[in-house]
Amino acid sequence: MDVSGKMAFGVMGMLPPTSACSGGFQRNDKRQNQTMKSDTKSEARQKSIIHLDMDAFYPAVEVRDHPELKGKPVIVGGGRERGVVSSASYEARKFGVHSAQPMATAMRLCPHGIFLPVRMSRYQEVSRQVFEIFHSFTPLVEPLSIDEAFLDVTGVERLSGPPREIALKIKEKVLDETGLTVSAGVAPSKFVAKIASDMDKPDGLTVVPPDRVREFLDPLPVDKMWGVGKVTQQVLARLGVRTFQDLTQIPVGLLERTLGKHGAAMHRLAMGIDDRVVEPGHETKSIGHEETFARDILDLEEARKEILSLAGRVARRMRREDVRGLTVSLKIKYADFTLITRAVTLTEPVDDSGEIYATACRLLEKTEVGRRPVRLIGVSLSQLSSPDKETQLRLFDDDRASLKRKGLTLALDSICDKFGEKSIQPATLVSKT
Ligand code: TTP
Ligand code: MG
Ligand code: MG
Repeated sequence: MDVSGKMAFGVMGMLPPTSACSGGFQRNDKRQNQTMKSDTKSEARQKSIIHLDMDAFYPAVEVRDHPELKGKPVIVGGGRERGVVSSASYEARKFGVHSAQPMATAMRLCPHGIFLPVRMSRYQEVSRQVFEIFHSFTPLVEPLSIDEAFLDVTGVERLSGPPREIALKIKEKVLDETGLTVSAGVAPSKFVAKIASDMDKPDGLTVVPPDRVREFLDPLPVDKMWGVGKVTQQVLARLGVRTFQDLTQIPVGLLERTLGKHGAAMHRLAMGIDDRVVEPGHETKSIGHEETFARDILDLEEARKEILSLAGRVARRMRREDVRGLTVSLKIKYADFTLITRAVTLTEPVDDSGEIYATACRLLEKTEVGRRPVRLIGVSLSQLSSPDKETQLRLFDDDRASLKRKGLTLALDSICDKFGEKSIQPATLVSKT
């Protein structure tokens, strides 16, 4: 970012006279020790939000468990044939390797890379450890995925110091206790904190004081607005919108006409207006359904059918309560009353019956169902959170297919509510007789 360029845009607010870091925002002192501007009294009434996101989470856990891999291009993902990259270490990213890329491509780009399978339960374990650390600073922790969360530290400043200090302490504690680095963004809103945490990865810390939010946002390209998809970006490009500042200068009416009601929301966010509160995850709460069968289930296919029905019921309840869950659990009681549960924590919270069903089926493979008679099956979701976060923003992503699907799902829900469970069922549940 070019400071003089920003001044030419007419941004108010004082920049430090000389600053080694781009834009003059308070960054981690990993590169250079700088004098940081302390928060002023007038900011005391503002919210202080910290967004934390672990750096190259899966590969970082692998490196921590296998120290000989330190500094190497480590790539975690599926198999060579049809798998995709879950995540790559920063060393591997230099070769162009990134999440969601086909494994085969990653192998071509980085033939000397160290390719490792996903060890989900290990990452969940470390994730729990990290979230415990977050919780030791404030109860207001909103999980966003397996490796990231918002923390509202407004109330704890008197106890723990200014937000920047709290963020530093969290980073230190995470490093001490897990050996991993986490990047942090500190800002008066979720929107800005999330963007800030990504500015200086890995091991970053970017602080955006309340009086410098516009100055921080203005020069950023609009694709930093999380959740903005390709279609929206194309629309914005046609309107000549490249940066957040460009976006603020487009009349709201025009944005609404071209992007629907989300146009206005985007306009507000670009201006740095975001009142959303940090909603702590209800980790203890879960939503689930279970079924005890009149006769034991012997067949794997039959078990899957039951799971499909349970997943549908769970999903409907989740949507009715407007929550989504990060952890999917499958409970099995065998005919001899042995009870087992298998659980997986996903990278993104879900409320979609298809995803819940698919996840529970993967868990089913870790049981003896099909080989041992079963008297009860249960499906539940925990680590619940309200979707008023990434997803809501993702809505103006105009991922049309997903919006359509969502609309359809809600319509089906209301029919089920009106006419009962059996009125609409996935095709495999409809009896052929
Ligand atoms: P991210 O936080 O998006 O990525 P990261 O932690 O690997 O790297 P960084 O934050 O430093 O950019 O996702 C967290 C984990 O979620 C990631 O380590 C692996 C998993 N994940 C997938 O399995 N598939 C994906 O497409 C993405 C984006 C992440
Ligand atoms: Mg991460
Ligand atoms: Mg993340």
